[in-house]
Amino acid sequence: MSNPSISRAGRRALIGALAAAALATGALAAAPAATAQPSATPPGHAHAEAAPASDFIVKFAAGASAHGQGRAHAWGAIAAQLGLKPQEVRELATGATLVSAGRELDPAESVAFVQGLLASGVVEYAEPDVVFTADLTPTDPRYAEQWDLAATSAGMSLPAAWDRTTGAGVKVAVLDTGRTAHPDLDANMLPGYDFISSTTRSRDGNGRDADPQDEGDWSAAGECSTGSAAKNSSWHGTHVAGTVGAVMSNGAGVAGVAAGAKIVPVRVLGKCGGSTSDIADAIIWASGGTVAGVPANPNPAQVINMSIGGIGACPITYQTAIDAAVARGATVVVSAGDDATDASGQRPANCDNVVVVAASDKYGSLASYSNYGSAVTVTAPGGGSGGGILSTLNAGTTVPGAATYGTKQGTSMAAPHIAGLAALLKSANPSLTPAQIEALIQQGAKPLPGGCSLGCGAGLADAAATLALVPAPQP
Ligand SMILES: [Ca+2]
Ligand SMILES: [Ca+2]
Ligand SMILES: [Ca+2]
Repeated sequence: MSNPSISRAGRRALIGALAAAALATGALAAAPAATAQPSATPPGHAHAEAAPASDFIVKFAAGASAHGQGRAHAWGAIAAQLGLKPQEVRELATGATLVSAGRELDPAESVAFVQGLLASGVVEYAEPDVVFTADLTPTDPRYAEQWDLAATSAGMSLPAAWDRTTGAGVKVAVLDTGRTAHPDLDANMLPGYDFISSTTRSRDGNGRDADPQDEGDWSAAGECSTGSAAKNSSWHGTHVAGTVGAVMSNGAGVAGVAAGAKIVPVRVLGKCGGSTSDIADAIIWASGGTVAGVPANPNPAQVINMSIGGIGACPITYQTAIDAAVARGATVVVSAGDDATDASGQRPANCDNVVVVAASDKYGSLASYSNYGSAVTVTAPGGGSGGGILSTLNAGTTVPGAATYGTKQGTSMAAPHIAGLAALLKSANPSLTPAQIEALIQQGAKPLPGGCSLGCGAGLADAAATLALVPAPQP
């Protein structure tokens, strides 16, 4: 059975569009009766839905079987034209008949077949026997708190997109503070790598190594810069990874945007941050490139998330690494920054070849802290007024403690929503290039319900609308 599943919402939209087209052209009205039939027969009508189908539901006109070639006359002409040998399968409780076309018809053939049936004059209505499925709704106990994923004006409308794919076959590299053990993440985690060269930053007693465990990024007052405040460990990488790919419907916690994808945790941020040189090497390695002294990445990523930022121009080293990753087919998603200013002053948001993500709040407005402006590609939920983004976390204040959940807000939280959406697109059609993925995300976006005068890119990302733009791969 190769029929794609079609959500109720998607089907309604499609029917609505086709009905409008039919009204405009009159193409779907039944042709005048060419054979004798009762004059009381109601005018034919159809959902000439452009869906692939092998079976069709056909309501023959009363008395159709009593005349001449009878019911087979209904498909004689169009069956010959399309090279079909239709057969009646069974009567339905509605009084209509299920008719097999004998093979799967593509969407255009499907419409032609229905129109041909109507043109016969012995059919009241006909429509493809399309497949329905329920929108995939995760059963995770805290999914109800994930307003950012819901099909609401401020949410990204993931459930209908998940009908199509949850990201299977795609790997997303999360360049961040590393990973912590978590029952809602472990099953989706690939080995990854630790790119922190400085033993001061790394806290694991050495430079680069194969274990991207997050050792904690806490710092004492004044330790990171003059006057810097003391801070507890953020477990930023654990939170970002959960938004991309927390395990769905496992009876625990939350669901990720692309729970069917796998995450490659790449540790680049430690105590007081990370260096350009380490981050650039990590970008190259994550996308499958060669880094001296580091074993080849057995899991090259098709999407790279960098919820990372700083003030200043895009370093040449960054741009070179990003260009190389994109050339290898990786979509590079970055946060716009949290300074409530134009993102053009924030790196890597001001680099070329990146998808730059601003943050919206629970009211669908640009979040108060979010950067904005012409550098922004698209906006995604990042939390703020009304509530934060719930994801996986760790309870440790310094070193890793127990796995837990919690909310954070920031463009760092918005970016992984788009990295996840890019993974869904890549899963739906693996031949999509980074440029096509960026264009589709923009094309599918909707205006921010709260408005945005400062520059939110193409608008608020809408996963359902974006996935609907993706043609299935050609066989
Ligand atoms: Ca190390
Ligand atoms: Ca390590
Ligand atoms: Ca879960």
